[in-house]
Amino acid sequence: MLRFITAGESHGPSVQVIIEGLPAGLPLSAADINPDLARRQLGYGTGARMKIEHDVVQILAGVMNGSTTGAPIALTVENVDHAKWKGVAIPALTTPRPGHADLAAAIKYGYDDMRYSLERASARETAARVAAAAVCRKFLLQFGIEIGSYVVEIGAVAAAVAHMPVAERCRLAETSDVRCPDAAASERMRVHIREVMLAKDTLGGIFEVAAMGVPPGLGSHVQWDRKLDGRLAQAMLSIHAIKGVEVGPAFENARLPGTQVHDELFRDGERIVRRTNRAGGTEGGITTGEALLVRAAMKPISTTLNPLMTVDLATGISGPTTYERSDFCAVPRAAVIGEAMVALVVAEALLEKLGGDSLAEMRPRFAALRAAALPDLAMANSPITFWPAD
Ligand code: EPS
Repeated sequence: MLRFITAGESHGPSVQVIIEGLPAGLPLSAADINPDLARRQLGYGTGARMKIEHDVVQILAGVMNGSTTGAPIALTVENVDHAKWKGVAIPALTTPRPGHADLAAAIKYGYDDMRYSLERASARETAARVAAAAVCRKFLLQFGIEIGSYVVEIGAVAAAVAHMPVAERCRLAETSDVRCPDAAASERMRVHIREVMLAKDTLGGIFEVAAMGVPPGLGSHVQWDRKLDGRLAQAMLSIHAIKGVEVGPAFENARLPGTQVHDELFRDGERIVRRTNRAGGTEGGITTGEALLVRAAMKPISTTLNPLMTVDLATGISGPTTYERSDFCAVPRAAVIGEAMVALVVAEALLEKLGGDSLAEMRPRFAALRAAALPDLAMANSPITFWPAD
């Protein structure tokens, strides 16, 4: 229903994305997309490339007279660095970096130089995802759905955020160059990143993405590939270097008995409410109406200044990896990319729920969605014949 596909190499002319399935009638301009592209470029620990690129989008299709038409939307973001690479003879890359796509892709595609996979495996591609997701965010905002993120761990440094409401965590993260809402932890994270940079190494970490204002009823328990938590996990794991995903505090929940984990239900007037959200916003693969909370673990970047052992595939000789300019810690930027993936998944699920080809068609359908409230949940309250007798 909603699909998007990216193209582009890290040092090619541009990265591009086509997104199809969004309704007609959504006001859209580059000004809706560029702020998210800029947020993706911030973050202490980034390499020199981010000083070169100042990402701005060009809308090439799907928008006329300031609004979407329902046609595929084509977006492109130029690679400024391309000008320096164009026509240049680039040294052979024959030493695969442990942890990178280099060796796996060379085996798979039969490459005779690992530049081919480096270019497409690069996280530069995520500029295209963030651009596509900014359009989805504009769509979601029409229905009051907002998405934010914050970093909770970088390397060995952890933040204390449990006492803060989720919206506050997201707001404070915008003021920190490591996207961490805990000011004291932010400082320790910066020091830790600096130490690791001086030690010519790299750092990973953990971030959380929150989608607020999501209505209950997105996703479904009836089939494995319709469960929203499963779809979120796939989307998050598709981000470069993301190796683990939790919905809510899933691993912490696994260490506790059930009575301390499950979010109890209470009555507030006609509404059914929860006082906690340890489920992270889904039950049975369906949104509950609580904030969707997705945590992701990012491994340290695999391009390290301090070399790792590898084998030169041209000579067969064991030796150190060669260094190619890279980031030292990309966790703060990855959180913004995580927001993008959550936006794409939630937008798709909302489109499935509402149907319709224009925003005007969708608005009344959204207003008519069932809520967690007694009048919307009329029970037959009589025995059912579970399986008819033959
Ligand atoms: C990346 C390496 C670096 C990053 C790049 C991802 O680029 P370069 O090799 O040109 O120094 O800066 O990320 C981006 C360009 C970006 O926009 O996020 C890699 O190898 O994945």
